[in-house]
Amino acid sequence: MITVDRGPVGHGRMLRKEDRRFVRGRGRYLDDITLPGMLHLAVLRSPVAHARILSVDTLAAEAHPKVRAVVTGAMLAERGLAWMPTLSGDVQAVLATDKVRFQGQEVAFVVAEDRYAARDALELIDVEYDVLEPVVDVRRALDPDAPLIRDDVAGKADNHCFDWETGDAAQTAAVFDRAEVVVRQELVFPRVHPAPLETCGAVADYDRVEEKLTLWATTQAPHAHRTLYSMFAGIPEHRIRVISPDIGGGFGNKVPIYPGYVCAIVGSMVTGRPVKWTEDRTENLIASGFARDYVMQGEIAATRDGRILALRSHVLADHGAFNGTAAPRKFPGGFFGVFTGSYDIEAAYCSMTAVHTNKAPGGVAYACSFRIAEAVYLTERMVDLLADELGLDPVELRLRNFIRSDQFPYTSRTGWVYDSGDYAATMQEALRIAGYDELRAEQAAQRAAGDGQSLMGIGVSFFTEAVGAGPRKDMDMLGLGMADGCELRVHPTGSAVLRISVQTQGQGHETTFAQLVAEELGIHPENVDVVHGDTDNTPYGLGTYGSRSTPVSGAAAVIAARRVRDKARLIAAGMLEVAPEDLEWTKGRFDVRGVPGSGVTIEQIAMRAHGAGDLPEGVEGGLDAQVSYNPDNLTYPYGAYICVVDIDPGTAVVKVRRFVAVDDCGTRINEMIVEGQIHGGLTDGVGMALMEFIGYDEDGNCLGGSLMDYLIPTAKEVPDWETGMTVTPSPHHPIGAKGVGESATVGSPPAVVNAVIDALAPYGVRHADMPLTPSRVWEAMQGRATPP
Ligand code: MCN
Ligand code: CUN
Repeated sequence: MITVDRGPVGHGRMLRKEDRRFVRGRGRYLDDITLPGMLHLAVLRSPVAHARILSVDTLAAEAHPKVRAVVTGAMLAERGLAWMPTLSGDVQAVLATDKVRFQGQEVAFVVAEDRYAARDALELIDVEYDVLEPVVDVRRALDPDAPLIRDDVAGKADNHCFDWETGDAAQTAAVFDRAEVVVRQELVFPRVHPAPLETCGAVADYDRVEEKLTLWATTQAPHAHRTLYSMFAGIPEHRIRVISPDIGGGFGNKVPIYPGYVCAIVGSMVTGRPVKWTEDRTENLIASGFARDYVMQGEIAATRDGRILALRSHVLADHGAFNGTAAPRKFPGGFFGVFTGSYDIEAAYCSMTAVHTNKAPGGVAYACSFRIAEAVYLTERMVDLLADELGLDPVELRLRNFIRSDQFPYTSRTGWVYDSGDYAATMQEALRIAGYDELRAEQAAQRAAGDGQSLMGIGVSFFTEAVGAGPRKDMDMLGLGMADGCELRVHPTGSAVLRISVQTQGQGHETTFAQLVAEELGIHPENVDVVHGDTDNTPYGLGTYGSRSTPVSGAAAVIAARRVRDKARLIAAGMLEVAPEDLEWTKGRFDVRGVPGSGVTIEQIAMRAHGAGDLPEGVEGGLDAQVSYNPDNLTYPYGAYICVVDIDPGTAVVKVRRFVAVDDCGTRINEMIVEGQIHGGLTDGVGMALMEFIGYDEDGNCLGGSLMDYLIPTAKEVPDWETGMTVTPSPHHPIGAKGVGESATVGSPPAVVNAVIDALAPYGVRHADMPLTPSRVWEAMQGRATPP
């Protein structure tokens, strides 16, 4: 007999509801959308990194029989649409008018009857460029003689983007002055790319009669996009409907508004027909939101006996040609300010200088937790370097300096209030699973034997993230507060629909949000439909990124369900003719206190809420609730990671033998989905540590423009993940859940790098920058650093 596991009624391991359509090929991604009369749009992109546009000749393209429109920057400029605001309050060219500022920048677009004709017609557009010297090296961007990139900004004389600092400079300097031990290291977190399986795209359908725009777009934040389109293009907001269909991975790549979306809208307005734009892989890699690209000067101060006193860093941040970073307005450096990590230290200070270069814009992407990936890498490398300097085991050094469980809530030296944690317990669990002492013994034996066959390395990292942006008093996007909404309706027969403002890209919200409601109401998750990604049919909210869905919208869903339950209690009291206080809730029903089975089920209550007959005094019909949740604080998930690598000294190839990840994200809604998130993130981390890299040559040509050049890990490059968990609930989240979607991506790169450096200790190697490709590792073994 075949039994179907319908999963638990509430939290727990449950197969993903959305996978029924995904595994049968019935997902509906952007490129699956086809509308009657739909045209296709292709974007002409700059072949060079920096050039003045002398002329754009579109006559031949316009003459192509299948072409319906050709649009240039100059045409957009006439309508005031050539430049659009970025999520950081900068501007970005929709189509270049004056200059191109990075290779792959949008210069013109063609709308044609089919995709091939549109592409063909691009070749008929003749652009004359006056090529300028590009700024490629971030360290030279502020040189007095560096070419000026942003001459579009009145009065701008250099490539400076912004300065930002956090912590106490003077106090930190004082601690460094008296410290017994100071270790310094420059660390580069190279430019990488989220490279989602599905590239970005849009289908725009502007109805000239209704004057209404419907935009299907690969966006992680449909409501925020709607508001920005309205503000930028002047279309009344109620006449814009943004729909996110199924999304094949976002990883932050689908947070920004890209010129392509705007071009599709303009294309539809100009032609009066629906217009589809889909990027190809190269367009996605070279022109859409990148990640990282930080050059960090790390400094750590400590006592001889291993007490960490202070951390200090200066960051040189490459933001590319336009500051297109998506970060709350008060946080231009993202949440890098949590770089004090998991340690109770006396002082900390960070200064950041961001610059423009002739590279694609972006910055906050690739499961970074708003730049905490960079911060964790800095801290966890510096702690390892300190351990090496002190001759201490890296685990021992961490254990001596962790914030203790009795110190929570803990205010860090840079002002972040960590909600809860028991770091030592999580570290111990990772050590237990890994068999840390045995691993060290094996390594010692290998080194003693000195057979030179293999170099074993053990790397540890411990991270704390701040996720769930955020309290609206501190956090907004272009003035929009970072609250999130949710609306729950229980139907007469007791099934329900939950409408949420966040937008899954593969995280499984259709399952976990149904489970949240199920847990609170006792309605089976199969009977809770989750609707998202349609601004006409979901409440307002700022979308999914920064692992904020569970901390913010998840909380909203729980509160909505609890409001429904409170109302159900009143209705049940009327049905049973008892006082509401005399009722007792067990999942799915109210019974008279002390008399199990005496009461009514949530289904019966739902029918009564909608049915004939009187409801108790003051109770309206229906069983609905709506919530906009403004979190009190962020949530602070954390984890202990241990990586074991073996390096072939002949080829310098790094093999990840084992990886142990113990995560604490508070209460887990669906352990299986959480593990899936962690598996994916660990794979990301191995990718960044060992192979992923968006490089540029000296002319500014992107060297990572295909998956032949931009290497991403496959099942072959990663081990069977060994996951464990501890559960330390968040005190302010209604079910104690913390976000987890980015944890493993954030926490794993330093574990892998620490393992590689540990393996290379016999060669006297103290540090080497990612990606630790065979050539880099080889150079490090020869005592040389490879330039990026
Ligand atoms: N979850 C849970 N229990 C918890 C925490 C989370 O069961 N204590 C579940 C959630 O219900 C949700 C999933 O785990 O189904 C991730 O939840 P959360 O941590 O709230 O993160 P978000 O849903 O906000 O997802 C965003 C996060 C980010 S920012 C990036 S980047 C990233 C990531 O998720 N992009 C992803 N994971 C991804 N996974 C896939 N498949 N595709 C992406 O593009
Ligand atoms: Cu930084 S990538 Mo996720 O926040 O969408």
